[in-house]
Parts: sequence; structure tokens; C-alpha cells
Amino acid sequence: LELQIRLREALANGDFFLEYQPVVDLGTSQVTSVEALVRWDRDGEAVGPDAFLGAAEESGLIVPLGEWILREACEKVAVWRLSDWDIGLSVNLSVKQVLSPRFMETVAGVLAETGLSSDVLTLEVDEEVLLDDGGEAVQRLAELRELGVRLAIDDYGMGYASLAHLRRLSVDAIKIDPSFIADLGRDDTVTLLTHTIIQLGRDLGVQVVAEGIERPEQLEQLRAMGCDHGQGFLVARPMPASGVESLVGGEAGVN
Ligand code: G
Ligand code: G
Ligand code: MN
Ligand code: NA
Repeated sequence: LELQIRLREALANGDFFLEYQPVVDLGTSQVTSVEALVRWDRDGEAVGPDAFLGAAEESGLIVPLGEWILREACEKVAVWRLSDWDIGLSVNLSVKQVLSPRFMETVAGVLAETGLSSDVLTLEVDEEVLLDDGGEAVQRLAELRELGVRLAIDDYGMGYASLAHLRRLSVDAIKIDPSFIADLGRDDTVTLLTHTIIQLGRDLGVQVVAEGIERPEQLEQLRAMGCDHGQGFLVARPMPASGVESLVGGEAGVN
């Protein structure tokens, strides 16, 4: 409960901030988008989302916090795009946000205020969001996609019946869970599954992003498998906006 009070104060005081992790085209090594990742500046210490998102969801603070994250990230990327940089933005959503009343208006409002074109924004949801019984979250997400916003399934492959999810909701991208990438080339089953997900994405016309690339041989293998996009510490760590700006022109530490 004390954490929930502190989080509410932190939002009021402007103590949350965003880092951005670049996503690259594995073919060209160009940075094509960034994923916004929230952090809490708790008395000078940067605290990651795993330590507070659960509490923010329980208290409902995730709704105003999520709105702040969306607006902050869209404002930043809108400025970057004004300087003629064709960069996309991904923002993570929790199921509480998706199900909150007026979420659709919030997204539409932020896009209108920032002047960002809807197809620049990708909303990432975990497979868990697609498991809700009533199908309400799926319905809301489908409506958002009608706005022209892109949808991505995050941590793909970890959920029960991952393949069935692609039938319930049309998405624009799937992000292969880092646990697959970790064992790529080391575990034959995982390697085959990864290859299959990449192939499936290509056949369905869905962009595939590999997450958690840490070793050069993973990068090579993913390229050889025809994976479109990648993200991970080898490519670039999450960084402040100023760090992304210094990558302008788009070269991350790949090649
Ligand atoms: O940045 P980090 O690797 O610590 O993130 C840990 C988890 O928190 C990841 O699952 C990530 O998707 C989630 N996360 C990071 N930023 C946000 C955010 O702005 N909103 C939501 N809902 N989840 C986030
Ligand atoms: O669940 P989601 O994919 O949104 O989580 C993103 C989180 O993954 C970020 O918090 C980021 O810090 C973390 N991350 C990004 N790249 C790597 C990586 O190469 N290795 C590991 N261990 N974590 C990563
Ligand atoms: Mn994500
Ligand atoms: Na996530």
C-alpha cells in the first residue's frame, strides 16, 4: 500500500521517465523504431518496471501512468520525425489499460495532439491479453487497429496455444520471446521453433522481431533464417532519448 502511495506521488511529481531501446532491420542494420520503456527515478535511483508495474496495475494507477507514457513517447518521436527521420514507436500496454473506459479516445487524442500518424505507433500486448474470456480486450484491440495503429504480440511463443492467438486477433508484428533467442543454436527444438515462427510470420505477412539478441552468432542465425527485425543488448541497450538522437542516421552497433 505504501508503494502505491509513493507511485501516485511519483506520477504527480514527474518522477517517471522513459528509456528507448532501438529496433533494427536485420537486413540493413538501420534503426527502424524504438520501444519505450518506463523507469521510476526513486530518489536518484532508476527503478525498473518489474518493481512497480504490478502495484500500478492493482491500484489502477497504470491507467493515468500509461497515458503519460504514451503521450511522452509520442511527443518525442513526433519531434524526431519532424527532422525527417522515419522512425517508428512501440509502446507496451497492460490489459488493465486496454480494458479501461475511454482508452480508445486516449490513444486517438494523443495522436491528434502530437500530430503523429497512427501507423507510426505500435501497441505491444502480451499473449495474456488475448486469453481474457469475454474477448473484450481482443475487441478493443481490434477497434484500435481500425484507427490505423499497429498491434504487436510481445513475448510471443511463451503462452498457451500461441498459434491460436494469431487467429483471434489480426496483428502487424510478433516479438519472439527472448527465451527462444537465448537458446538459439544451442537447443535444436528451440532453434526449430524459432525458425517456424519466422516462417509463419512471413507466410502471414506479419513482421517478426527477435528480442534479446546478445551474441553475434544469434544475430547471424536470425539473419540466415530471414528474420526481419531484431532488438537486444548486442544491437543497442535501452537508452535515454539523447542517446537515440546520437544514433541519428540510424547505425546501431551491429554489422
Ligand atoms: O525495461 P524492462 O526490461 O525492465 O521491462 C520489464 C517489463 O516491463 C517488460 O515486460 C516490459 O514489457 C514492461 N514494460 C516496460 N515499460 C512498460 C510500459 O511503459 N508499460 C507497460 N505496461 N509495461 C512496460
Ligand atoms: O517484455 P518486453 O519485451 O517489453 O521487455 C523488454 C525488456 O527486455 C526491456 O526492459 C529491456 O531492458 C529487456 N531487454 C532488451 N534487450 C535485452 C537483451 O538483449 N537481454 C536481456 N536480458 N534483456 C533485454
Ligand atoms: Mn515489449
Ligand atoms: Na511486455
